[in-house]
Amino acid sequence: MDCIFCKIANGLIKVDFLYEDDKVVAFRDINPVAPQHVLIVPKKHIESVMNLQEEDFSLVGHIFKVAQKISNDLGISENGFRIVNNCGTAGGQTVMHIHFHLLGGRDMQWPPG
Ligand code: DGP
Repeated sequence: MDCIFCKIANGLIKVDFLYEDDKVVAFRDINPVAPQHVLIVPKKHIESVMNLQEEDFSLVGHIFKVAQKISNDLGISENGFRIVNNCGTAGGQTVMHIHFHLLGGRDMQWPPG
C-alpha cells in the first residue's frame, strides 16, 4: 500500500521511534510546530476518524494512554499539552492514515487556525 505512515509504522522507512508496541508507533513530526511535536500512529491502516470501526475504538483509547506516557517522558505533562487529530481535507488532514499530534513545550493558542 502506498501509504507513508504504513511504511514508517512497519519499518520500511526508518525513523527513530520514541515509542513502539504491537499496536502503535510514535515519532517526531518532520515539520514541527511546537518544541515537542510527536505523531502517534497506529500500525493498522485506518484512513481517518470517520473510518474507525467498532473494533478500533479500544485502539483510540490505547493511543491516549500512549500520549500520557510520552507526555510524561518528554516532561510536558505538568505544564500541559495538546492532542490534535485532523480529520479529512477541511480538517487539515494531509496524510490519510489516522494519527494524533502531541504538541507541547509552549503555550497553545485558541482558536486554532
Ligand atoms: P496531518 O496534516 O494532520 O495529516 O499531519 C501530517 C503530519 O505528518 C504533518 O505534520 C507532517 C508529518 N509528516 C508527513 N510525512 C512525514 C514523514 O515522512 N516523516 C515524519 N516524521 N513526519 C511526516
